[in-house]
Amino acid sequence: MTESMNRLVFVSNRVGPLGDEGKAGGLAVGLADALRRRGGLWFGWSGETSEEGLGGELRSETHDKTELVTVDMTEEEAQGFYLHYANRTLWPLLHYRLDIAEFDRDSDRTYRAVNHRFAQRLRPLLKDDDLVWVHDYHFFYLGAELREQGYTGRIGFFLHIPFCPPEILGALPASLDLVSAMLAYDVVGFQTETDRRNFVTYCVQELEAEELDDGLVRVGERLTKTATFPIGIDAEGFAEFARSAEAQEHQAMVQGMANGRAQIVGVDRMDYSKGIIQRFRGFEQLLEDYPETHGQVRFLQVAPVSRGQLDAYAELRVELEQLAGNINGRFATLDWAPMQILTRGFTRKALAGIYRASRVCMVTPLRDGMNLVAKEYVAAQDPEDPGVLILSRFAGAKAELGAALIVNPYSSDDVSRALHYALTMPLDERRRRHALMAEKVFQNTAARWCDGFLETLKAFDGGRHVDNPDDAILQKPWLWDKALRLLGAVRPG
Ligand code: ADQ
Repeated sequence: MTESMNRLVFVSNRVGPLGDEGKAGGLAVGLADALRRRGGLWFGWSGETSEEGLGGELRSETHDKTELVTVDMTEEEAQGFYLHYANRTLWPLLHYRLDIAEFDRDSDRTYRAVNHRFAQRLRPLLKDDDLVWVHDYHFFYLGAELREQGYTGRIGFFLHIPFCPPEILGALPASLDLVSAMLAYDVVGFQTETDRRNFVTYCVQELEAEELDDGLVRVGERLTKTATFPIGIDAEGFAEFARSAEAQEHQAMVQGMANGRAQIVGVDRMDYSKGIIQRFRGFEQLLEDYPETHGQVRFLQVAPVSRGQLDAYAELRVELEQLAGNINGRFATLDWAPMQILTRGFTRKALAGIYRASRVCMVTPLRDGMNLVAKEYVAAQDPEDPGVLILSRFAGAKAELGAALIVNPYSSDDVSRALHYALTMPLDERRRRHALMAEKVFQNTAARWCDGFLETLKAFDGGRHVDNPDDAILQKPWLWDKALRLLGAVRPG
């Protein structure tokens, strides 16, 4: 089969932008690039709510060989699916935060219903030889729903966020259904081997799956391929951004504000998984433990507000602002304030300039699927005089960027020591570490991630093979729950 015979179909919660508007993050860049090269369809939520919701009109925009198709949700669908189940249940749970994950039956139902309706709207648009690639924790059930609706073409799934261990996932009342549904996909991709292993272990322990070679998992006669595909960035493009006039302007502004002091930066969506509070404490510890840094460093945290409708996020913002205020109150002098928070977004070029102006970048999530900020920081540096990356051992990026200063983000001692080490690191060590990281960042790009996944999906033909139609239920573990409920029986295991 030649490449041109398989149309690409991407499904993600939000679609686009397709053009290089200088605003898109890694995911959008990777997918848009593949669509520009090969053409295809990108399907998702419009981000709008309307009375008709998912039953309403499909909106379509065509750019060259690519079609963007979106649909609204009702207010109730958006609340239950997006705000509640995706962001209050799945996001914290998969980031190992069982303590703040909320479980309730209504949003679980809405989440499944939305997956069902998305499949209904997408199904008529699909051709048998499409390569359908579904993204992220919003759509765990979508593949199984498409199968239910008779789609037999290839469907792959990629999880951008971590997959927690079975001991944590098991707390989700619907965990068995959710993982069973994932087995309807032909290929299930993860950011890291840890995530993949957690998934396979759950399948083995809870679904009596058999683990075969090459990442294959068998349940009954059903085969699913699991693999890791660490996401990357358009590194060349980002390095170019860092040399643009807009970047240089921002670089000069940041350097002007720093006024000869060493600039430390953190850039994150304001999210509790990013460990920003712990990072502030680590910085405070630096000021306590190393008084010689007073007046010599400046910490800028860029944290645009995200998911502001959720209490946990609103509380985080208040806590961060208070903590920064306390640190400034404690250490500032007439001519020096140690830290600053900006809660606005920047263009990619501006961001590249901010990274380049910073001697140290702190990427210290408590748990992160990958973390593209770490890769962007590396790509934006001047290789002759690069800055130092401090990276959490709990970020997926650690698997590739082991040459960063690796820290335990929960330990303010560890963070403070790493900061001090970074601030005093000699140029040749900075260059050496940067070169090792740059090699990975410029090699494992967004385009490579995308092509790697699609090649694996295209090459895999094992998942839809049926030897004995009588065993159909065994080949469709995602139907077990339904079947067993009909029989009034308990779930397997
Ligand atoms: P996110 O949790 O959003 O992504 P991350 O990978 O760091 O986390 O990507 C954030 C993106 O937003 C970066 O491209 C960054 O430049 C951008 N950004 C952050 N602050 C910004 C600002 N102030 N202005 C402009 N842009 C800003 C999820 C997972 C990650 C995974 C990605 C991709 O949680 O682990 O790496 O998907 O798979």
